[in-house]
Amino acid sequence: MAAVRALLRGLGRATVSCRTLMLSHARCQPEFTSLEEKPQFPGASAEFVDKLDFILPNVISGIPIYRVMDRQGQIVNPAEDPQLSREMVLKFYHTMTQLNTMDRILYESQRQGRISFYMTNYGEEGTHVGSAAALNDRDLVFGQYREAGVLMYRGYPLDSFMAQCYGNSGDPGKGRQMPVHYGSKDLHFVTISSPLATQIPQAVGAAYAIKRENADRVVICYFGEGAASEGDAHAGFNFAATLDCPILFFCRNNGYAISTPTSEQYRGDGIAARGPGYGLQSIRVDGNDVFAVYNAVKEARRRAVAENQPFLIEAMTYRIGHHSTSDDSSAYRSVDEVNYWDKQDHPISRLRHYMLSKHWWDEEQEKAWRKKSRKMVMEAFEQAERKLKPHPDNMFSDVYMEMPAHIMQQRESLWRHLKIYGEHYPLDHYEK
Ligand SMILES: Cc1ncc(C[n+]2csc(CCOP(=O)(O)OP(=O)(O)O)c2C)c(N)n1
Ligand SMILES: [Mg+2]
Repeated sequence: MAAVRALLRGLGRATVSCRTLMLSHARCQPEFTSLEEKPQFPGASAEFVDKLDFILPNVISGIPIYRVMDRQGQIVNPAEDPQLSREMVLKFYHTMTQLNTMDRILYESQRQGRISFYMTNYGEEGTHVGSAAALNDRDLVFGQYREAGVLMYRGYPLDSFMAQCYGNSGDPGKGRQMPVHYGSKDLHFVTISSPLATQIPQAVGAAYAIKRENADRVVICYFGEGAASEGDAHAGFNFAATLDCPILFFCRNNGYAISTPTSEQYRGDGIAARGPGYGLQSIRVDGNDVFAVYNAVKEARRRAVAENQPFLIEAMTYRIGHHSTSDDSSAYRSVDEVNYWDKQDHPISRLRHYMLSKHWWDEEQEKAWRKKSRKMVMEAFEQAERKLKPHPDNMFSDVYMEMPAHIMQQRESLWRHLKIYGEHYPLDHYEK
């Protein structure tokens, strides 16, 4: 840089081409032509005007919502039909409904005090499955916490979902995380962490590394519209744009950040409207239309890899369930509102209508599948209940390579305590 500065000083304010300076930046400043009566500010690429006008905040307003099928499952424009095979559509449907069944059982399990916490994915199944199906298996996923369907589509077994929620000996996280904080190295799904939006700059860093490796991969980063209000979202978007990272920012706009509705979260046109401000190619899609999500992610993925470009996809959907088991959404929204999405515009029933109209599915198959799917979930659930909890010593390991003295002392004091008062603890449920 010092050499470049010296060269610039020597050349004064004359025209200097990027090639002369051999700058390594992907994009360099336009040619400096001081003779013209044009703005020369390095940070702008616009013309002068002589009329005072403020830009209205909603100058980019009403970004349209891309969809492929209507609420009755009919393809709106045949040219946009992804023409997926029956087998693939059935996989979509099986995953979406299996997720729904798993949610019901784990939600009930929490209500009965069997697990400590849970978050359902009701109503957002289309965003998970449509996006997961459009990716390659090795594409790296950073999730927020409400994307279990992505992991399920990739083949994460029911037993593993259950083991994590139960924090039993089958949980790779050894019971140290709250339920729904899944992760899988084999399936390229980075472990969930609760502090909102931290995954966004991390995902951008991973995408930058992938770009440097020149691998045929992208990163997809999921987040809620609420998390998009965090500073980390800004940092992530800007780094991704300026470093030309192959990343797909996938925003699930489900209408709420716990009890705060979108009408109180932002004054612009949702999250997609922010994209152009950062230099991100952006699209808004109907998240309850699994084919629209699939098409948008497929095309964004193709271009992200080919051009090393970041994309922003805002999937409009609705959180039908409570935020989590710690929330009661009847305190801040009406039953009618929830019922509308549950009964009139549900991603699962839209896909089912599509399958029925193709004669790929009927009532009998539906009944048989529901029964089978429930049985599979119940079996995994019963197995998880029977498994022991990880050995208590796991509380003290894995943070330091060598256990420091103060942690050893804590471990010893736990065992001294248990020697005297062990009968008051359910030690039988733990590995010995
Ligand atoms: C940094 C931080 N602040 C606050 C919270 C508490 N919190 C957990 S989820 C949530 C709402 C997030 O809403 P959104 O991003 O829209 O995701 P959704 O739950 O709707 O899927 C909040 C405020 C948190 N986990 N981390
Ligand atoms: Mg939300």
